[in-house]
Amino acid sequence: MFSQPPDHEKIITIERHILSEQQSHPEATGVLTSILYDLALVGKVIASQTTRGGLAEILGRTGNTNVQGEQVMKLDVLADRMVYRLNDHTGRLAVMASEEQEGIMNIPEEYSPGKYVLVYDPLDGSSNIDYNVSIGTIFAVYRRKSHSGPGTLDDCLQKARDLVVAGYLIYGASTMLVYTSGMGVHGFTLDPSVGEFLLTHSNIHTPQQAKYYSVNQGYEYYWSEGVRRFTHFLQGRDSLTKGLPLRYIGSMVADFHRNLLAGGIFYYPADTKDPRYTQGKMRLLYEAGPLAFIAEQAGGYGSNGMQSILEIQPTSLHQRTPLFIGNRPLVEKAEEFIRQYDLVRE
Ligand code: AFP
Repeated sequence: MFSQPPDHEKIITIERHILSEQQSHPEATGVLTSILYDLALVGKVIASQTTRGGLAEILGRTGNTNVQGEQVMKLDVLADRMVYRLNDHTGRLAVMASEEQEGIMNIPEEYSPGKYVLVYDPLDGSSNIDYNVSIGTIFAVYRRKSHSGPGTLDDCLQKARDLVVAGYLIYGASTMLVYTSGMGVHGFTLDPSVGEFLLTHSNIHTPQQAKYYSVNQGYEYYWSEGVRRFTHFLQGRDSLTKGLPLRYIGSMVADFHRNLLAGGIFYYPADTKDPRYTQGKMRLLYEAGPLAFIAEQAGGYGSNGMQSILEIQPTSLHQRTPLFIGNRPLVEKAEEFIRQYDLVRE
């Protein structure tokens, strides 16, 4: 007689997983589920381009700079357009915002606007493209706040605490999609031979014991006293703790992903090196917010050094923030050092 395979032998595609999550929300209409499928498709399309990254027609800079004043690579432009074009006509989104675009991105008039909002960083870590280092796409979905018509800037400027879905795609040795809809963090690996994302990392919990710290130590000279002392603490220089090994890729998605699985902290503090980064380098809306939402779902924490990233109300699309993210006790330790050494007492 035929017997059902045990749970650990089940092959769970992303479609099957999302549908089973949807079933635990009887009120769900399936729209959010479809947005996730759309984003999985985005991942497959961008991955198909990044794996061809060494090819001449893809590589090379466009010669333009993005709204942050940074050099834009060809693949950024491609990924940016791809995310928009795969989502502009579905009737599921009211508006989008991308790290690569100055203003909000409206849905073309011929399509009806939907009830969700998508904000994204199409290709994080793009300065690494030339060197075949892992890069990623970060995405986040909110419910629209406006009631009808085209989505607005206010629809995009929401606290990360109100996110409905956050996730990222990482294009590395393999392509992975990691997401949370507030019911745990789940990771899927793309099987390129069949073109499917399969569940490989169910219900990710970041290990309690940190294994790494990740920061661009080259900028230490430009940090505040609190951040410097916190780093010395991580290195075990106070002799109370054993030092942690440093791992820094310079692609936040890749650094975050490693620390999520291995345990650790990533930080990019404010610095005095670059006038643009006195408020930190990371973008609240496209990078810090979504990753902080994921971190919290995995038992970690994201902070700007003073408060939870999830509670910060964005006031502009490209707002930057200092970021400390990963194991909760370490992030709280960073807050402690900052409180002690950096905050001006009244
Ligand atoms: P790019 O997309 O311009 O490469 O920036 C990536 C990023 O925002 C983040 O992914 C990295 O962690 C960080 O910058 C690296 O910045 P540094 O090169 O200053 O360390």
